[in-house]
Amino acid sequence: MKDQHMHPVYLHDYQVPDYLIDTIDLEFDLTEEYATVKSHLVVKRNPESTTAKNNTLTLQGEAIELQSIALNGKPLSAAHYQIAGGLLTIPSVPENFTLDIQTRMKPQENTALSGLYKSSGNYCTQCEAQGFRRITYFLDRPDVMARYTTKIIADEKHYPVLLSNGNLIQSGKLANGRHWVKWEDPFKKPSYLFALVAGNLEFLEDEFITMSGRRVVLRIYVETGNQDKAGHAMQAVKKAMRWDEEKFGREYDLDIYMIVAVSDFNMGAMENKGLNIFNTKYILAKPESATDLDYIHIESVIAHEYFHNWSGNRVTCRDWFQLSLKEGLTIFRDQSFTADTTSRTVARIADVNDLRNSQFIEDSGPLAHPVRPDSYIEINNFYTSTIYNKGAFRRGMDLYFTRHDGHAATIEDFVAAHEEASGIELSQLRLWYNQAGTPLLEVHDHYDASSQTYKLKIKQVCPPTPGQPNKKPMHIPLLMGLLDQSGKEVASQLLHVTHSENEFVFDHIKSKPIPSLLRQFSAPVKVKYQYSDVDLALLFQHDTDLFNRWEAGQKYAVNLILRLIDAYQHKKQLSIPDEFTAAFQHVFRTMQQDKWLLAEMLTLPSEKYISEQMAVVDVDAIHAAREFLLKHIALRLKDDFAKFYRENADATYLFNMEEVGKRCLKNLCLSYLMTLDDKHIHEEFGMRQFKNALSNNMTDTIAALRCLSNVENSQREQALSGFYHHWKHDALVVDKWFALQASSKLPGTLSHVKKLMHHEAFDIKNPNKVYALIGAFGNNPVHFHAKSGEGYQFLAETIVQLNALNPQIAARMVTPLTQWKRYDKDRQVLMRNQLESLLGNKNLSKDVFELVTKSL
Ligand code: B3K
Ligand code: ZN
Repeated sequence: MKDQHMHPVYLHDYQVPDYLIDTIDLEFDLTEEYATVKSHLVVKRNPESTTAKNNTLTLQGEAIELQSIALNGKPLSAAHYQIAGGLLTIPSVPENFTLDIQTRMKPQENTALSGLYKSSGNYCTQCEAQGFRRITYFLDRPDVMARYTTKIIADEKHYPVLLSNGNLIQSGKLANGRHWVKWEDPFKKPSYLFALVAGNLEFLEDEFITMSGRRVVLRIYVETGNQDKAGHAMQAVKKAMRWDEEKFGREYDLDIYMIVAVSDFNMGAMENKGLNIFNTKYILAKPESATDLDYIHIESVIAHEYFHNWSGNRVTCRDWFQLSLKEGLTIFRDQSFTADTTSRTVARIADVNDLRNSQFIEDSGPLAHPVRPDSYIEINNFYTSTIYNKGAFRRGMDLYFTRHDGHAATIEDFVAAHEEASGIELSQLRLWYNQAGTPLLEVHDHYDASSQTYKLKIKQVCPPTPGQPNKKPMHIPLLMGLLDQSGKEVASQLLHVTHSENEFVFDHIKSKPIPSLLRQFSAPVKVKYQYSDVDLALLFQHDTDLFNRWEAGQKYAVNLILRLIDAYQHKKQLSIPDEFTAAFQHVFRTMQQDKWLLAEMLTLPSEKYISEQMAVVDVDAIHAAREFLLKHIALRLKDDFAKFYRENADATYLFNMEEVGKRCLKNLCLSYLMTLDDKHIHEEFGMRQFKNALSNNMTDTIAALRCLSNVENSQREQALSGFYHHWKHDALVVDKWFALQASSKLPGTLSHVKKLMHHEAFDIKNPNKVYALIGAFGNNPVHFHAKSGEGYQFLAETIVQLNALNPQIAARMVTPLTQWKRYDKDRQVLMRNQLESLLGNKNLSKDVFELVTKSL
């Protein structure tokens, strides 16, 4: 573990690059044995560098074989340079010079899926954050921006399609059935945005006319046979392009925009200039094989990658500490897009659920870090919820885009542009970038009937996080309203909470009001206020802010579940007040005009979210209490649910927001009904829906199968195997099948998951399969946290296997173990043991090393 690679990189060590690269001409010669890469660089000393005077050029390179190198055309012998620790050092270089470097590698053996690799026989690349150095030696850092040309030579029969960034400028044929193409990207870019694809692919083509009247060719490339599943993605591209023009005035800048869908990909997608590479999961969709949620996610990921063309590519990051500059900002942009194009409140609820179920947890644990971190060991570990989702809380942009176009900027530049544009000094706002931890607002109120005044006292505290014991008060925008006892709104306002202790007074308030706090989730904070059940029931049924209506229902349910947990732990009888189910029923009967939102309103908070409300997480009690409440609601509202279900059961699939809402509510009714121990219901509702939908509607199929997979009876097996046999040709559908089984509540889930690791369809080298089976199991509260510790052991053993194949994916799987402090003493010991055993691994990647050491 004494390897220098395990050392952190610090923001305060940032220095401008000693050398700059104006142009890079690449030539890839792809054969079945090797990929050979020739790179011609035009290099100059950086006039802004104070250290370049040493005349030493240092380039990064990793897992590649250097075959030759020439400076100004003259070959350099081994005595003229040094290779050590992933660096190529050339002393005594002139002020301006060219370098010709030839490297080679074996993409077919690259299981890390970083750099140049093969997926389903096709070549593709992933260069962010530091994959370009696995292709050639380079100044692989985002503030070195160069103009690229890329020549690709390959066998024409196997690789008819040869793509790279920019515009195609030349192509030709060679002897032996080989052919070549040359691409030119007119825009300067950092190396992380480089991309290459070579393969046997089909494409779907369309066009987009930009706001200034330019024609852009749109192409989505997919593996043969999948062309008919790219239509939804194509519509999404056009929708995103139009939206960015209308909302942000941002126009696309090349003549062609290409997307390639590949089956082996470490994350969702990548915004390479003009040539996005996507996980098939976020491109391919047809009603029979993709769910409503898949359809919506496809639109938002497409929008996200497209929006990066401005927030990320045209204006990029100076260094990786500024990652949120492009990621947080682009999430903000794609969230606004989704809110505009789907349902504003449902989209907000989904974003807040995401934030709370991952970012809040991250921010209160050992891996908490600010939106702009101060150090990292492995940058790939910092593509976190904090960088993406917490970093998404910001507004306003024009000056920033114009001023920094074509440059590598910092978060400081971003804030400065906002300050200038608004004329407001934003020093307190900057704290959001530097301080980790989720601020807590403790709210107390007082009503004075004689003066008709209402007072809110708000204290803000931000808990200590690693390396940051004390926090300064932040500027927290708190949108709020007041409701009177009949549910009528009597005030609504945006409060600025800027001090540790704050006081706000409202005049002319005729009776004691109920506060509706943090409407729209106006800041990423927690709020503590002693609501009574009566207050919450009122807000749940009457708040004018729809987000807070949902939020009140969640709080109401959480409070009740916490009481049930307490009863469960003390072996007392569990009981549920009638007011609760009455409120549920009232909402169900009165909110039918927005079925999608209604479905959210009636969805109980997740076990994960409930865990966050407990000092010591008791997974079994949480599960028991929540299941008890589900069943109770199902019993009480059985007739309402069944009636709605029957009326909406057999609609043909159409993807539009109205139908999505109906399906969502219908399937929520189904999921309640299926909790009842009633064979007739299981057969007449669950099994029937499953069979009817299997070949034409994946939303309904999965909804039914999820229910069936949690019911112990013969239909379960029948449905699961029927599903597999029907869909085994479709990898993305099989992923759903793995995930469902790994998430099952039934006993025996772990041994079943272990068996599935040997299933013909499982492939540990494919990230989607790992996320589906291992990732889902790590998120299965009851079975992952089984008292025996077997769940922990299984995860750790799998991480060891993954570590040798694909460190980035291995690191992603560590997350559930990092939360060990949140559990009881016995589980703490068991989880720690597994973390420690990981450290004992000789070949631990720095990805896994960093997360494990930080969480111990
Ligand atoms: N920028 C990429 C993420 C790269 C992750 C590298 N480990 C996708 C995105 O956020 O758009
Ligand atoms: Zn992004």
